[in-house]
Amino acid sequence: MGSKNSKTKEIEKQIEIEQEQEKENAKKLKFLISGIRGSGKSTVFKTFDMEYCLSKKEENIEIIRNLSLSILTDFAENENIQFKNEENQEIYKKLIETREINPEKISKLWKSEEMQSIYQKKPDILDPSSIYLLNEIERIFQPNYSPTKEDVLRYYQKTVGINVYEKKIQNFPIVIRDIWSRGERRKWMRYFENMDVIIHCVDLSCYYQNSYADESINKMQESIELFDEIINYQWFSETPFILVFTKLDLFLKNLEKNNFHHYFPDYNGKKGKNEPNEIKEYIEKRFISLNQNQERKIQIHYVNLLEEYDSNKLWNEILITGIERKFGKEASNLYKFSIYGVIFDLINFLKKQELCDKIYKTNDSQEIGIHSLFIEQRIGNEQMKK
Ligand SMILES: Nc1nc2c(ncn2[C@@H]2O[C@H](COP(=O)(O)OP(=O)(O)OP(=O)(O)O)[C@@H](O)[C@H]2O)c(=O)[nH]1
Ligand SMILES: [Mg+2]
Repeated sequence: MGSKNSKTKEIEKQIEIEQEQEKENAKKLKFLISGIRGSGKSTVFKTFDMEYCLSKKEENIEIIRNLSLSILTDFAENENIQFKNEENQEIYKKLIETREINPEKISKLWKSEEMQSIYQKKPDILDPSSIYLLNEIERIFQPNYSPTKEDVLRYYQKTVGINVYEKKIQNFPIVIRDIWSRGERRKWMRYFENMDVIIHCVDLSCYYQNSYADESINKMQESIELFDEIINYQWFSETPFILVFTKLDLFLKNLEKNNFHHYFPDYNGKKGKNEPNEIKEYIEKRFISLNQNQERKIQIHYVNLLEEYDSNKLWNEILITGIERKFGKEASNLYKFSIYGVIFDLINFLKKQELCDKIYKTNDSQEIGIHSLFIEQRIGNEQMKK
């Protein structure tokens, strides 16, 4: 209880500071990422961070190592594992007592008969992110370890309160807030009324799981309720919403094992009980029907955030929507960074790279967007090489 109150106080304090900076903030393009626990909010940010080369992957080494170790030791402890093999028991003991870490030896623990047989019997005991880290644990603890993109996107570290990311991209100030709170949401959500776009994440694959916070609630139902609350707050009545259904890859896998109709009995697919497109349509309708402002369109995206193509396309749309909201249609048509003159650098660069034709031949602004994102990253990389 005490920690809940102190978290709320922390959030309130952060909001107060931000309000003081409001004048300055008015010039910035502001995005809010919302959604229930584990819905992919921080991963959406990570994809942005990677696309624009904002932080170094090496910054994640400690987090990834600590997470991997605690997943391994918590698993052994919770399942009360006694390793039959003496060497394994010794490795485990040393790991717990002295944190002595040897990559090959740690990996042996995970591959041990005891751990593997428990995992085979109860595969849902570990989430996909934990399994990924355990399978990679030997590489993760090598002295020259450098995290891959996949390592960074896959690890799961719960966000507490609000994560604020403030970045400048080509002189273009952007603020992204990634929030989660069950607590006094209503009390402080109104401070976000000046957001340019709200990106709401929904884990599409969670339809058969129960909420972390309340075991009696289905996670998809929890997501629907949160969306209902957020989209209909009076402070956001004019704010563009982008509804992002994440974990499309896991959704397709889960459908093979978990019948959707069983969890949502009012769903009756014409083409079959587990037809992915019909289910997506059903879920989409459940969300969209909650929007009480019919004038406002909600953009929908289905993504596998581990796929670069999906996340590029998503951010492209988010930026276009944000720019249109803040600077008008003309600006968004000119496409994001062109309004700051960077388009000329792009054109010169493209001419050099003989990529210009590709850009001018297409009339589809979305396609241009995807290319531009790609090209901008290339420019960044080129400049870094110099
Ligand atoms: N396979 C797959 N995994 C995903 C996808 N999107 C997110 N994840 C994983 O889902 C887990 C949770 O993602 P996060 O972005 O940390 O979730 P969050 O909404 O920030 O969670 P909280 O901070 O606890 O509220 C991570 O392990 C991600 O790698 C996806 O599209 N496909
Ligand atoms: Mg998070």
